[in-house]
Amino acid sequence: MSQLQVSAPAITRSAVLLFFMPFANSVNGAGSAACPSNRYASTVGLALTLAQDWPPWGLPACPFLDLKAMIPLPIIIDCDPGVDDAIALLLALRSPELAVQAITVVAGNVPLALTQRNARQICELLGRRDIPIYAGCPRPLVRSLVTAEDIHGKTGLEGATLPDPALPLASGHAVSYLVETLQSAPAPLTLATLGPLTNIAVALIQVPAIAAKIERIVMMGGGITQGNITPVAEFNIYVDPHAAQVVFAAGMPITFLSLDITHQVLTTPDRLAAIRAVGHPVSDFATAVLSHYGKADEALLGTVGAPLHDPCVIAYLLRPDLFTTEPGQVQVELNSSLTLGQTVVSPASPDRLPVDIVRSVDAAGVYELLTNRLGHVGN
Ligand SMILES: [Ca+2]
Repeated sequence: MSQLQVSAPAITRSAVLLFFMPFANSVNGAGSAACPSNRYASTVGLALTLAQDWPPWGLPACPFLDLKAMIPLPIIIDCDPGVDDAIALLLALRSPELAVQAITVVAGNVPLALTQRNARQICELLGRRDIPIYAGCPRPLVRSLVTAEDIHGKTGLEGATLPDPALPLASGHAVSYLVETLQSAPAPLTLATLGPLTNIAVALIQVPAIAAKIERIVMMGGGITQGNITPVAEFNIYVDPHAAQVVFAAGMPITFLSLDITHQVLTTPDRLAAIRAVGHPVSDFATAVLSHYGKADEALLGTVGAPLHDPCVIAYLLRPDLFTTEPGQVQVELNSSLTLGQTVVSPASPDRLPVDIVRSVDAAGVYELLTNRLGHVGN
């Protein structure tokens, strides 16, 4: 059973998460790069997972203690920060239900030199120096890099004035990390992808067998009825459509979170006011960047507030009940100059593993979750 599909009595889950919180997400109190918190959580998590499956002759499941549901979900976040990536990282790293193993960074919203710097700044803001950050591909597989400074500002985090990060990049390439980690993982891992899919595609090209070690990719990308960088193409897929096609063809479980969903999750004035009112250094950062974010999108869409794309992926991992999905399939247009990068969504086919197409979102629920997590969690 997928870790996303299990459930447990909320009170039991909360009790166990309180136990894990200091180890899995020591917000604003984390130590050095040598801090073994993630390894500890992973080891304990694996032990509990194995315990849940033991003994193999199958005792009746205990209805009051679903250990798998109470273990922080180990995830790798691949991203191109970017304002909405930054908010997604804040949400993930302040949520004890998730054990972020690493952040892998790719070129996208801004060039790689800035996306990796922004990721390090965000981890420093949160005191999460225990999370390794790997720099990945500086450009797409085939095309030249397209960036989005009109949405995110010249640095990718317009509105924020964070200090130069002292936190170094982890040594090694993001693709090498993905390949080696997935190959050696004792159980499949979940990937949250928030940017162009170049790193993931290159890893899959290098070692196709790692697809079997990916529990699921929860992806922000694509559109069903609309685009944002062209009339039909969404930015992440348009930047590297060939990488996206590699990922969709690899045969892994994928959750497809498109513009049709994220365009409902708008940074309206009342939602920004609620975040501002939290009054915490992390929420102050979020307020600063979100106040500058997405003006071009607002003008394009004619909306009050800009779409907050990437945090929807993390919200889905935390609260899948805020979303509905249905099975389908996704193909990426690679040849037309007019519709390059369009994601064509069609009904599920019996000869292909279906993609879980997200069809609806409780936007108020997403902002309530985000606002709560930006506040005084664990400190
Ligand atoms: Ca992104």
